[in-house]
Amino acid sequence: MSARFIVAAVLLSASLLSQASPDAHFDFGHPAKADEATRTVELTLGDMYFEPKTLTVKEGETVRFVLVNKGALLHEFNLGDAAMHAAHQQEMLKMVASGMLTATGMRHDMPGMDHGEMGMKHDDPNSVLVEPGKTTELTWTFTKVTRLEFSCNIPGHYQAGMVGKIVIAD
Ligand SMILES: [Cu+2]
Repeated sequence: MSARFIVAAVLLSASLLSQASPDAHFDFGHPAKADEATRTVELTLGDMYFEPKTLTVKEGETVRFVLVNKGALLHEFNLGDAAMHAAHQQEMLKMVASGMLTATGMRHDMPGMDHGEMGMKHDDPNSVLVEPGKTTELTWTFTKVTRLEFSCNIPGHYQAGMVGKIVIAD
């Protein structure tokens, strides 16, 4: 085995590890602090809809989203493209199967959960969960807006219509 091959293998595994890290890089932007936002957008989450259904942002803009859950079920606000949402829906299915995620909330009393020992932890920087009757915020700086959607990936919700488009302002 050549030294060059070993170096390449080490570099490859390092890059695979960095993809799995919670500090994941998003090509469409990054989380920001609420006081860095230049605009606040209020969004209603219901059973099973978002209102409004389309969001318009400028590239480079930092938007503070105020997410009001007026439904009777737990909902999510997640920024990503369709492939990211599909992958997150698979993770959420496992969370429901394990009992960690219920129809109305996230259980915080399960052993090992805080440490993500089951490989399951809902702490993605591009996503928040909003319990019924609650209001949660997410502030995001959009560096690029390509095929971007906001969605709820709780099993069945995306398919029931909880997805909207993010378009670039002219
Ligand atoms: Cu939902």
